[in-house]
Amino acid sequence: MTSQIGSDATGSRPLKLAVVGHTNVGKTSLLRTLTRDVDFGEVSHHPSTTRHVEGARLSVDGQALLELYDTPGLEDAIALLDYLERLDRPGERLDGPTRISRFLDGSEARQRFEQEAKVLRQLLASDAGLYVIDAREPVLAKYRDELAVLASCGKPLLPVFNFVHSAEQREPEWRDALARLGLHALVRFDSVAPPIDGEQRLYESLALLLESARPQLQRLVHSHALQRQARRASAAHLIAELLIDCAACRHGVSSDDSAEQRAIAALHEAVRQREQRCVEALLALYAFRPGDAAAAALPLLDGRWGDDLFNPETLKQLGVHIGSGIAAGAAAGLGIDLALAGLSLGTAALAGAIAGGALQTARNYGDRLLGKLRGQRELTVDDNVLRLLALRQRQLVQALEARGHAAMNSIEVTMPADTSWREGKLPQSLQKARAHPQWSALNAQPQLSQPQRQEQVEALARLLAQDQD
Ligand SMILES: Nc1nc2c(ncn2[C@@H]2O[C@H](COP(=O)(O)OP(=O)(O)OP(=O)(O)O)[C@@H](O)[C@H]2O)c(=O)[nH]1
Ligand SMILES: [Mg+2]
Repeated sequence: MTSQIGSDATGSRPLKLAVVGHTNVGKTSLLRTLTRDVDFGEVSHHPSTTRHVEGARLSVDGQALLELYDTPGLEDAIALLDYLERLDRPGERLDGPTRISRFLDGSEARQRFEQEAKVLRQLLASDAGLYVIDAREPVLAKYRDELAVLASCGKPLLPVFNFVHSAEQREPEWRDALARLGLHALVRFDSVAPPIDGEQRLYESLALLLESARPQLQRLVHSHALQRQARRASAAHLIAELLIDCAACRHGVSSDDSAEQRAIAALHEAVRQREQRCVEALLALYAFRPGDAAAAALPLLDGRWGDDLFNPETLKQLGVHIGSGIAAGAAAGLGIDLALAGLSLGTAALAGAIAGGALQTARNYGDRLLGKLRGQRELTVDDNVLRLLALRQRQLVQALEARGHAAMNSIEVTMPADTSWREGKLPQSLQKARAHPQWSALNAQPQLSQPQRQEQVEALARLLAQDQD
């Protein structure tokens, strides 16, 4: 959907927007978030990071709809405004755009004001400008002059308030100053934690300033909404696959003590790795990378969950009551041993089949029943661990949804307020999966494309998607 500008646009001309503003206010960050591209440009807390104009294009179904241009930050607007005001010859009173053009044709635009000239050229070549504001800053003279210079390009400007979540933000002061300059429309958009409807509001505000661009802006909004839905559905699907794999997982183990310990360790590791695969797939789905600072700031360490899945403390932290699984397991006749930390050691597949309410299926377990008769035992993943897996992935998805692609710092993951997954019965799909070892990618000879498995994955995914709303 995004691409760096280079090839020719097809179809009608895309809307061009210049992202302008003082240095270090988050212009490049805004571009990263709007394009969902963590690689766009360079972001740093040092001023003057962006030195050249760089563009990115947003397309829908192959049609370029919007071109966003990142520009260097303005630094010396007071001196530039003084200079511009002296460009009028005696008896002349130039209008803004003519004065800017005269400046751009002159030598100072290539020397002293080279950076500023790049910005003004890009704004003149664009349909409108997004003027990014660090809302924590007082409205200093340099910002007023900067706005006066930008406004004289004669292009619509939409102020975008960044850092609005900060305690020191001075939004009212800025609103007042902008109104005095005739800028009444504005949007709040924190590029690190954009509001869910942030892009929609931004594009709708733009459509008010640029009536003729309304159709393509609406298409963009619509396409974003569809993408968001599709991402959510895919996320739910990935989590459902993980849960089914873990619920259906059964590892045979002999009764010899050391073999049992080895089997437990191996299953722990297999489940951890399976969860990690899901985490990585979710990061990729939301266009974050495990190695990114952005991902490291999740409740993950270097793209991994910091708390071990099989540590009972982790269960407690997420409010999963360890008791419930034990009671359920005991009722189904499973031998549960807490020392196994998150795994259950049952005597037969049959027990799992009963727990899953699928006695029918149990008939298909000729071999497995034989195993039982021979006294073989099986390790399965405890209900509580399934709960924990579901809760953690849901938290991750919520964190990713709320995270801008410019985010670099840590975020807090809040404890889920609802009790779903923490209490009550596990969804039926998981109970069914208990009785179908061939549904688990963690077992030998899995049959993952079985229609019955797909059906349960879909059902579970639908349930998880509802959960996310
Ligand atoms: N907390 C927070 N930090 C932000 C936000 N936007 C940008 N930053 C940080 O502010 C600093 C500057 O961001 P940039 O995107 O490089 O700013 P810029 O306006 O492109 O800067 P120049 O290219 O130097 O003019 C970086 O350290 C960003 O991580 C935001 O919305 N919230
Ligand atoms: Mg920049």
